[in-house]
Amino acid sequence: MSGLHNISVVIPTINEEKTIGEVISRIRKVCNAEIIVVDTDSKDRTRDIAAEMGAKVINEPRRGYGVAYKTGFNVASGEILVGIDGDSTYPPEIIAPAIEIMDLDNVDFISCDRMTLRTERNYTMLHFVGNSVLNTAIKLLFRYRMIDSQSGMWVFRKSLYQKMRHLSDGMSFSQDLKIEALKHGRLIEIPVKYGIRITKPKLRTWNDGFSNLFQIFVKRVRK
Ligand SMILES: Nc1nc2c(ncn2[C@@H]2O[C@H](COP(=O)(O)OP(=O)(O)OP(=O)(O)O)[C@@H](O)[C@H]2O)c(=O)[nH]1
Ligand SMILES: [Mg+2]
Repeated sequence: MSGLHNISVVIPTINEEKTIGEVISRIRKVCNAEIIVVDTDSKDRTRDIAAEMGAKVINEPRRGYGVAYKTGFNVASGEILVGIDGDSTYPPEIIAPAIEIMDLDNVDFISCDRMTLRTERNYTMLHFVGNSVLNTAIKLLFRYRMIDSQSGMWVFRKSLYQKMRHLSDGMSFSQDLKIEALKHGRLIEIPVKYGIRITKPKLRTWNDGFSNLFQIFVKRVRK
């Protein structure tokens, strides 16, 4: 159990009733954290399950992955912030070791890399190629070699988050967060075992892929 820090875990959700309970209980087993579920218009029992399990539930009517995270991080009380999907594909068990690495090695931001340990089952070739294109764009424009620029699980210091600017409201929030982390602090990636999504994704592979590529250029120009 990681007990030395105040930790806030933010989970954005839309219709994740099948998995949100498992995500929350896995978090509870490994750390004593404030858990904030930011929900947008779920038509299922996502909010009820999260509240029954003691999470703070915020109703965010505005659609957008980035909107949900900004709402959650803005009310989070922890000095360590964690972002994780509600679909139980990322391992909460990595939170405590990640914080130890941050403290030992003076790191401000840990991003969980799904690429190193990927298999054909948990990460499709299409997503792999798309992710590689986006990683290459970041390498060319920001001179940093990222293994998984699209990862949706991070553990980082709130003090770093407070320095970040121009974070997107949509799916490109995730890459923006890492680019801002590189600008203002020390980021490393650690490999994690990614699970298989058993429910419907919200990510629209082609639309969000092209939009994220465009947003990397926008971010470079705004720098
Ligand atoms: N509140 C809120 N949550 C969202 C929104 N879009 C996505 N989410 C949640 O954000 C998390 C990430 O979305 P996913 O659909 O899992 O996207 P992804 O992980 O890139 O795609 P997969 O790898 O296919 O799962 C999930 O918990 C979603 O329910 C949104 O507009 N608002
Ligand atoms: Mg997901």
